[in-house]
Amino acid sequence: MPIQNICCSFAENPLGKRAGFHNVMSKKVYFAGSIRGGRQDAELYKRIIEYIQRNHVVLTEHVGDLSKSKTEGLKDRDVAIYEQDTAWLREADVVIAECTTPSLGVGYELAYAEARGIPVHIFYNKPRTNLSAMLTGDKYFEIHPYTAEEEIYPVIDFILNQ
Ligand code: 6IA
Repeated sequence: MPIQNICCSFAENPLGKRAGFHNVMSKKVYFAGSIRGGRQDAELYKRIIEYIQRNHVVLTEHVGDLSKSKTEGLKDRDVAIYEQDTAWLREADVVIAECTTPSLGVGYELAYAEARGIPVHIFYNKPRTNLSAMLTGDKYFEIHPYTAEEEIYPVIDFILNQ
């Protein structure tokens, strides 16, 4: 087996953190969640990211970083953020998005992934959110409504083990 199939690449995010070695079955996950759209679900993002990281690589760990405010970063960093995030999207095996808090950036990422044929899974808390018809009406997206957080994790297991 070629060595490149044994370990994944080290991916560095904008906060300087590194993803480590994972086994041959691990996937590169682009986790999308609201930042400037509102940080009220940031703790949930963090828990989901930590769950995925037990066996897989999350390219976008910063989305769940509670120490980062939604306005942090100078505007002139936005070009670098866009370039890095779209590069990670092209590299990702799958996109997992938590869409309970609406976010223009997340919506853009979902369409970007669809245009490149990357599988997209969307979670949202149904009692809290009336998800956009541009997501629920697009048959490309796999939509996973939930009521309680614990419903999310078995679905993630299924997605990442198939
Ligand atoms: O429109 P939004 O800001 O809510 O868009 C959120 C989405 O865009 C997330 O899924 C991210 O992948 C991406 N994104 C938005 N802002 C940043 C960012 N800012 N860094 C990386 N990706 C971003 C600087 C760091 C931040 C944690 C304060």
